[in-house]
Amino acid sequence: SVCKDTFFLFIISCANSDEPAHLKKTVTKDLNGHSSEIRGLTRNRQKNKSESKKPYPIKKQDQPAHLQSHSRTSRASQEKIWDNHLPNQSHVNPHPHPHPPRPSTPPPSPLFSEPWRTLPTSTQDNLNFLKSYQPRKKGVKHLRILLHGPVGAGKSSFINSVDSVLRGIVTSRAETDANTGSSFTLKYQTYKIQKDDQSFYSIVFNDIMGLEANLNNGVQVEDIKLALRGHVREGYKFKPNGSLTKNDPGYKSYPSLDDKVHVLVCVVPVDSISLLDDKVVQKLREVRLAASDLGIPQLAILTKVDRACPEVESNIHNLHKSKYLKGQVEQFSAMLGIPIKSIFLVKNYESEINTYDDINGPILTALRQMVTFGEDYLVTCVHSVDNSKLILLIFLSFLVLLFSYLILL
Ligand SMILES: Nc1nc2c(ncn2[C@@H]2O[C@H](COP(=O)(O)OP(=O)(O)OP(=O)(O)O)[C@@H](O)[C@H]2O)c(=O)[nH]1
Ligand SMILES: [Mg+2]
Repeated sequence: SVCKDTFFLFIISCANSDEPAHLKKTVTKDLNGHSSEIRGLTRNRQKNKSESKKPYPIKKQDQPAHLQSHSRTSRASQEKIWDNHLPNQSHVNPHPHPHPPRPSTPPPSPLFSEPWRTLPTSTQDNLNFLKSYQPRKKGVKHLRILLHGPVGAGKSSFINSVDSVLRGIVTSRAETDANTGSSFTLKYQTYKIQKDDQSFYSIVFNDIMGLEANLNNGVQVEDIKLALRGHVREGYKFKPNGSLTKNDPGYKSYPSLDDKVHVLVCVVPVDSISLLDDKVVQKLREVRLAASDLGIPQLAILTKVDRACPEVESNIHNLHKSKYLKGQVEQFSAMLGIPIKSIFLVKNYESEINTYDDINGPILTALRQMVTFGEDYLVTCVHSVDNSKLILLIFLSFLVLLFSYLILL
């Protein structure tokens, strides 16, 4: 029996002499117990498993010579290099599973199917409203609208656009400049708009120097705050490196309600909202806070819609259908805290030589809203005016009493 077993072992060993070591081990262990064989197969299976992760298990000697020589190249990079040398899989597999071609989905439309804001179809109603507008507050002749914003935003262009819409001819009274390196408007200037040969509209605009990121460039925030309270005289030339002081001839010490600003409008080009410098945004916020403290209503005009959106450039009717422009309105609202209902998209007159109803519509809608907000403000600021008059009256009475007393002495 011992001889028979030894002979069997000898035959098995000879039969496996050409096999790899790990298989030999398996067979030898087979004679010692079943579990040994399983352990060997498991190791074998594990090896196959790790190899099966790669599409093509490559032995080093099978690799091209130039790859074998890269002994110091990391394993990952070697695999990457080798992957580039793998045969074309479609060539290897003669029967690839054919994938049905995916139907190409058209890109989403840049326009909403319906406008998110509807404007009146006729501009006549707005024109009539503006023509007949008169401030109800006694002693106030004009509603004063101050425009502020970054350099080259289109502030002066907006004044020209309003002038053009209301007069029906393209005008260019407020000088504008295409080269917007630094502010083109340097003086504080009031623009009245002619209604007919004898009269003017009861709305005036104040143009101001543009805001810049640099502390010593552009209009000073303090100057805008002074303008809000009516302390800046007509024609005052802004000094970028210093704000207006009480001793300056451009400073108006006792402004009337007529001199004060009744509506503040922030003008920003819609195509550069996300590019606005943080410092400019900070200045815009400061001005907004100062106006809020004074109770002055605020609106915003987003200009250059034609430059920002090709669909609007080709057809201004798409103004409130453009998804991009609506997104910019929302972004601007979040940036400054101005509600969306107070932000208006506008295309200024800049290259046109005639006026068009399509361009007039958004300008008139924004202007009517400015007048409505401003009129509400004038009604509510009655008390502050009465108080200032009362103080003046008390002071004059005191002077008269003092004078009479001195005469009696
Ligand atoms: N395409 C287009 N261009 C505009 C629009 N509004 C203004 N512009 C142009 O933008 C440039 C600057 O406009 P201005 O009105 O001078 O800007 P501003 O805010 O007064 O600038 P500063 O006085 O320098 O602070 C001019 O060349 C205008 O023609 C608009 O709605 N569309
Ligand atoms: Mg200007």
